[in-house]
Amino acid sequence: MNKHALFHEAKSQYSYQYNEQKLHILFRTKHQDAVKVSLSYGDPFDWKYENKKAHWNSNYVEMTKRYETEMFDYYFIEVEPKDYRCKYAFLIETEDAVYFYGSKRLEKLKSVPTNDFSEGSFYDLSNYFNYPYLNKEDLPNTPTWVKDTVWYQIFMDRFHKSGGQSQLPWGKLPVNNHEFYGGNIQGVIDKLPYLKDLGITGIYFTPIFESRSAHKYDTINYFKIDPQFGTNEAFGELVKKAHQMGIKVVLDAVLNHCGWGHPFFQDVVKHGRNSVYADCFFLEQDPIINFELDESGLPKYKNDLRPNFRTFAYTPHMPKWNTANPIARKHLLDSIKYWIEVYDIDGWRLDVSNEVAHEFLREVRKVAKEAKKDTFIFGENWDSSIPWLRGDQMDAVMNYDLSIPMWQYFENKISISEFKNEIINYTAMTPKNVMENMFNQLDTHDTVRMLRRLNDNDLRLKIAYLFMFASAGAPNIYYGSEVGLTGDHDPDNRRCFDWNESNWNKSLYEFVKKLIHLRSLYPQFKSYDYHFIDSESISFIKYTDSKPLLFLINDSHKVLTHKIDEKYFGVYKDLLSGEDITLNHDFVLKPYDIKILI
Ligand code: ARE
Repeated sequence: MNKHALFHEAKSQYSYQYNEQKLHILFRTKHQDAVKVSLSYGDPFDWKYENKKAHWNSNYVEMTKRYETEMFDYYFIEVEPKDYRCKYAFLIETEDAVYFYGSKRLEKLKSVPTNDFSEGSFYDLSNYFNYPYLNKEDLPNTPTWVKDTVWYQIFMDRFHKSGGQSQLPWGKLPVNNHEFYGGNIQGVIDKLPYLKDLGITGIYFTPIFESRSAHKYDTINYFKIDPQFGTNEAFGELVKKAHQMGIKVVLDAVLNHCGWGHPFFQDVVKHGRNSVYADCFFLEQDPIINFELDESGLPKYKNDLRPNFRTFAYTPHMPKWNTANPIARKHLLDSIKYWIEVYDIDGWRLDVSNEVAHEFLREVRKVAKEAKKDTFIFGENWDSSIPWLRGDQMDAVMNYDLSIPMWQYFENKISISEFKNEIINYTAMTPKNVMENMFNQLDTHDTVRMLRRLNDNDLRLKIAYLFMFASAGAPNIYYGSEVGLTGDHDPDNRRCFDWNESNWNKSLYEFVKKLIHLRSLYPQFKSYDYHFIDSESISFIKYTDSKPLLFLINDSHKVLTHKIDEKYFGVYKDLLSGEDITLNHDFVLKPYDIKILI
């Protein structure tokens, strides 16, 4: 019977609390199948009695077809249950039938019921979905500053060196993760004016605590800045100066594992299962240390040899924490608290968050938000992250759900229609009070630089930046990408920032800077839904309370003849160039042309 691909699930991305009063409800049908979907909803305790008959006070309202993909249509409605409780079910009218879709059964009806539901199964509330109560404590309550942030991700060792020594000449191309170029805290402090001028309002540092590697994901001391970068006090200075410039500071919390050199693990290396820290890790068969050690006491990494203790990936350098162990737990939670309370940081990015126990992530959130209420917590999930984003663990994630379709489309791996499909599906399936806080990125320290993905075609990169900046969520610039820094996979994607401006791609820099500025002026940039205009390009319109902002983008090398609704004809201002543009039936865009019109 479900040839109509009807679907709904309560307490999911199909039905979630949007704010203290409102519930967002989504219903899925097969594409272009239904002609009307309506919601029957009401308070489960709200009955009235007439002529000795019980009548349930339910409303019956039409839903809006908000998203269409090749396979599905998604109908949406925002309801405000008067007493915070809500039972609901769906009426689906297709060409030839009427269905009642409840939580237990799908029923085919003879006709559309009258509005008073005077007969039939509409009283069988057991076949209604239930949103038992809208409790404000269950909301993510993500700090309001997050959705307006423009992020800048810094890999400290390669950003800027001020004073200090370094083994290698600045600018030499990295060939592994054990090369140190001297980027440091003072270097970042010196460049805060650069970041301020660019329009950055939040910095995310990859790990900077004492560790052996250049990437610092192999933490030895969770309470100490690595001396190669500076001191804890210097970091405190950096945070203070950043805050004075209206720039937030977020650190990278490596809670899934530590480094081989961490004293707790070193005690296990020495004392084996007799170590007081043995249960802080997952020791498996003996001998626990089944690797030869090199002259500096580090395990000699062999691809085919699996560690006899649990690790991140299969690297023996990163023993996995047993976060159920009270000693490990306290150690990590104290660190989360320490950097907020003592150095006033504004948030944490949680490394490998998808492998950390949900139970522990809830504890991390509690400790962080108790230390400072408007702390931002986002994770690193490369796949769909809804189970972590229900308000009890993380506020958002590094949004690879948006990055991956962008990469694939701009790399010409998927067609325009596939791209639109994925973007619309992502938009439909992401709760809006989560989507607006997502950490959006074209590239990071774990990925190929976007410019390199595009074979160093900076025109196409500009379009990709425009698409990201015109998306709901907070855009991130991975250090140096704004001036044309390129690079292949890790470690090549971690090159030194070239501060010689004559080597910069100035046009790209000015374009990114302008996008940052425009995004702060036009709320349409942050609105959720893309209204794609035609089949040939990724041109789209974004609305905020019905004011349209037109993004005309031609990246397919074709002359674009726009047949768009009458209402968009006339003279417009191109927000990028400032020139006046007349839109008419045969409006033409040059290849790679971008117009943001209002
Ligand atoms: C080193 C080498 C790499 C090699 C890796 C193998 O440099 O070339 O592939 O070892 O283990 C840190 C360093 C890396 C280092 C790594 C291990 O930054 O340079 O890699 O430690 O020593 C998956 C995880 C994701 C993880 C990435 C790297 O899901 O959580 O792999 N990202 C975080 C950090 C990293 C960090 C670590 C974890 C470890 O952001 O910087 O690496 O603390 C697909 C999969 C993803 C996968 C992704 C990337 O999309 O779906 O699950 O991410 O590819 O590989």
